[in-house]
Amino acid sequence: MTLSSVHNPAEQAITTGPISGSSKIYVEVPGAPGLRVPMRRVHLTNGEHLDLYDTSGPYTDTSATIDIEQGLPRARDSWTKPAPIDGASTQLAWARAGIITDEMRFTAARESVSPELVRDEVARGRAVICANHKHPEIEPMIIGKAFSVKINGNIGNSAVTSSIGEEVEKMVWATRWGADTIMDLSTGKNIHETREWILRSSPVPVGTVPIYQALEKVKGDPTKLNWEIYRETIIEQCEQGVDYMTVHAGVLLRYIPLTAKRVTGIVSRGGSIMAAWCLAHHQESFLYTHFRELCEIFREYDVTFSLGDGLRPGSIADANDDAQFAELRTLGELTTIAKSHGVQVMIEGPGHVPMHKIVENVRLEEELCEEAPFYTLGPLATDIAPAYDHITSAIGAAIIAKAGTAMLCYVTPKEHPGLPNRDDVKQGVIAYKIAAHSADLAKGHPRAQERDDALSRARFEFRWTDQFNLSLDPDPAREYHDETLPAEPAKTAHFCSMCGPKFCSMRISADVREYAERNGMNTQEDIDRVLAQGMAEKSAEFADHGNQVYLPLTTN
Ligand code: IRN
Ligand code: FE2
Repeated sequence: MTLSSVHNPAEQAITTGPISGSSKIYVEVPGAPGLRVPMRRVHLTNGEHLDLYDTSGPYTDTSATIDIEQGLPRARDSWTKPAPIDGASTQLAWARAGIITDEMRFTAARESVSPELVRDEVARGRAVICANHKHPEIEPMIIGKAFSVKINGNIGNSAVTSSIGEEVEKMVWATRWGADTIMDLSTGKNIHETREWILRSSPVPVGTVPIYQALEKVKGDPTKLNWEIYRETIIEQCEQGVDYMTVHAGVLLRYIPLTAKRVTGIVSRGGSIMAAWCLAHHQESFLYTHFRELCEIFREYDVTFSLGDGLRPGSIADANDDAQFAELRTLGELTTIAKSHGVQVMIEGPGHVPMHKIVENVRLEEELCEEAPFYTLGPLATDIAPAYDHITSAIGAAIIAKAGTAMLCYVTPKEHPGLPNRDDVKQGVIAYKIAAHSADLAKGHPRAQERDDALSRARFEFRWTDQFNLSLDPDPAREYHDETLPAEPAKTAHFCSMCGPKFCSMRISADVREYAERNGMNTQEDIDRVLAQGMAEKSAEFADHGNQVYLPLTTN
């Protein structure tokens, strides 16, 4: 819902305003004066409220003034920054030294866990906090299996190009519906400028794949790439404030032949660039041979590695093959090197994997990569539904998240057939929020079930408006309801459109419960007896109405 727009030179309306039925609140972080966690407060019609995790930044805060030209306030500039440890100014180095940083306090408060847990998980390398020192505008994000499952939304123009304003709007739009991080995958013209706009206005960490920009610098010819050009690109992006970067350093020369007999070969963009370079030069890639230098750059800014899966399977047939797992083993070696430099690491994973082969991916990743947070692209559980791959991949994403994956990279309906527009971005985010939240419930994340319980209560008590406002996407829920029962009183009516007013199962059980209470019946036995009686009455009533399942609506 576009409630208002703000001026920006790219002449693109940016979506602002609260999500239906809610307002922005800020909760003080214990032990850290001045630090506040933003949350979305849903106001319920029974006078209660529920505070929800919220990554949408000031865009959903009606009291905030946002000037896109200025960017968001640099809040983190005033947070305390401990001194470097052995040359590393990273959350990992500080956590290992037993220090609890403001970023740890903030993310702990946001997740409703203790700051010690955050510190310990970061110290073990089982979690990362993505927050470049040069990106003070963001609310830092913790990614790890002990915390709520995160989702990433990819945006970025490509040759057929959208404007800078459109990309900023996609970022705001993706975080509005729940993206925990976004990646700018821009190629083509104005890469630097597009990224600058996104970084300065994003409330969440921003990731990139720097090889894409390096390739632009050599006019699209991968064989012309070299370490110097890559290094210069990395520093440019570190300086701008990119929080994490995909580096396809595990694509080794000897693994490339392993992809020859695949149904879909190499499907990773970065992977195919590096494979082309390796074959052309017949050398090991410069990402691999210069990996330690890369670590030294990253640890100054606290940029997190997202070690790329350049050889991920691109089809069900290729899942879990030798090429994929050979690369994973190398990513494990690189993880150890990065961590020895104090640099934080995540590991990227597939792709396309049938359901019965999904869990093995997590198990192997944990074994080979010291349990570094796993960050997967879906995976798609089947290949047969282009245009519905937000669904095929959310199925795989839910399974892999339940097994321990820390972050899910969304897939939009346009993944295979085209480029996502605004609506596709929203479809992708919502599908992935469903997958991530389902996994949070199954994993027993401390606050996950609160929202389900609140919504279920609203559903049972026929508080329709509350049911909508508590949902991931209130507007279509309300619209679907109104299509069938448009009258305003229907929002408080004690029946739903499925069973109609006479035979609603929820209404019957509510009636029975009320009857039992009124008659002082408190034990389960009492209630069961009344329930049986109530059901018998309803059955008789059903017969009285001529055994008709559907009755015309009356206006009582
Ligand atoms: C995530 C897990 N595996 C791949 N991804 C994401 O896919 C990666 O972070 C990037 O956003 C996108 C495209 O990567 P490739 O095709 O260059 O590997
Ligand atoms: Fe694919």
